[in-house]
Amino acid sequence: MTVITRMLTVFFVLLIIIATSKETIAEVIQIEFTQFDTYSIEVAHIEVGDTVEWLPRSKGHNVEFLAGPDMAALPAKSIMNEAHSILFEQPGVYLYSCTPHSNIGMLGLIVVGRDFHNLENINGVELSKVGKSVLRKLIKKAKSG
Ligand SMILES: [Cu+2]
Repeated sequence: MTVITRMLTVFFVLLIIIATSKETIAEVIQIEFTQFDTYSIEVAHIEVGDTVEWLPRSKGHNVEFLAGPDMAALPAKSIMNEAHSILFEQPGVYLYSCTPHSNIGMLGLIVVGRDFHNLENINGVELSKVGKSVLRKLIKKAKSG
């Protein structure tokens, strides 16, 4: 091999490594509890392997999962006023709420991998009238985004 072909080979190998690694870098999406009893991002579209971090910028809130693709193993419920972090490995729609503010519609949706296969579970969750109306709005937003 000449020096030039060797250099070209190294160049292309590096190019392939860079091109493929870019897709596998997992992201961390940060969502804040706000003073208005909402989550700063109500509908989050993420990819498999991404992490969502909830930050207690405002007091009196938490994160409690109500539905997800695996109803038998929903992500952990968080402690009030504490940061919380979950890595999402299963595609599908996840619905969570703030335990004390679920009834006034403090809800959030996470869509992993643009996968809506379990939307029926989400629609079947029992919520207050306000909660149901907020959920309808969030699902509409999720589907359009
Ligand atoms: Cu709350």
